[in-house]
Amino acid sequence: SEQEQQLKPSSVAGGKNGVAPATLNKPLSAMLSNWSTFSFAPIRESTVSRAMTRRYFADLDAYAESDIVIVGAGSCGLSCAYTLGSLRPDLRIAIVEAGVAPGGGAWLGGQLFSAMVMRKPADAFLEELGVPFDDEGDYVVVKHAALFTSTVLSKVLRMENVKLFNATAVEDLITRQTDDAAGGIRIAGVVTNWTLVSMHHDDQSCMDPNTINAPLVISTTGHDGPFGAFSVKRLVSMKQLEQLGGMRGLDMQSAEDAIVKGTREIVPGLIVGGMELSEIDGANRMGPTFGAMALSGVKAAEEALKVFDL
Ligand code: AHZ
Repeated sequence: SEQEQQLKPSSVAGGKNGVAPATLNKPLSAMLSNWSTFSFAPIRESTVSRAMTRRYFADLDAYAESDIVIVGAGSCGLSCAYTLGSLRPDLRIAIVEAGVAPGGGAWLGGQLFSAMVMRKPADAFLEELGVPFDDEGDYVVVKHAALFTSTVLSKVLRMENVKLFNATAVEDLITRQTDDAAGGIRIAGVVTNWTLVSMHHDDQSCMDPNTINAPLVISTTGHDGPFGAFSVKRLVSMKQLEQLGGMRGLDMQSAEDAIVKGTREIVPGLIVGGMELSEIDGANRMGPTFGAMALSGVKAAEEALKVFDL
């Protein structure tokens, strides 16, 4: 009978501690205990290749002209993408992430501990995402940082107007001269390459990059490090910033307000958020508390919509 088909995992069959047993959907239930007749639908290898490459090249084609490029898919970049993508499903948003795995430093709370702390009022962002947390008064705790990161990531990746290009590094910024006499520039997109290629410019030749044009770039590449603070360091070498303030030591109390409030357009066409901003402003780091990353992402999205004058 249909009911018999809906087999339950044996550990919970019959209910454990009076809890009603969970069920899987009908097609999956039908597979249980039927493995002897099991077989996948047929496939040819080239079909798999084409299924991937056709979509990727269509995306490269479509997103070569984007409305917004977000550089870095850490906690700030993803929070920004979620906010922008939710508010403006009409905008084409490319996220370029150097790592194979998006998420930056937000897969763990601090050191190698699992839980993620956010100070209030950043719990509003968790409520928005539907991420459960323990309310500890002035702060909240998500039981595993990966729960926050995987949730925001899954919501962003479902958005029709957002494409994540991971394993892809931003190697440079596209610039245009502005009309002002001081020789100012505006940022007009990003220069990209496969990250593995970017890492081999010293020992291989002729590996020119690719480009994405966009009237607005939001850089959230984290504080200085092998990959971090990319755009702001480039602003210095392009002489658009005299020098960086340099991230200061840890002061949890003051650092988070400074990062959220300071999230802004630094040169025309380039908004900087998250810990990358600490390198411009000489702001303190906050250590293992992530509320400022989420809300800096939200503010970066709001600043972006102002730039779009919408
Ligand atoms: O791989 C980087 C990471 O995923 C990516 N990235 C950096 N340079 C890039 C480039 N092209 C493309 N040139 C690039 N991607 O940017 C992401 C940055 O994520 P993150 O988690 O390092 O930064 P965040 O500002 O989102 O979060 C910072 C979290 C920190 S650091 C900190 C402290 O040191 O005290 N405290 C917190 C909460």
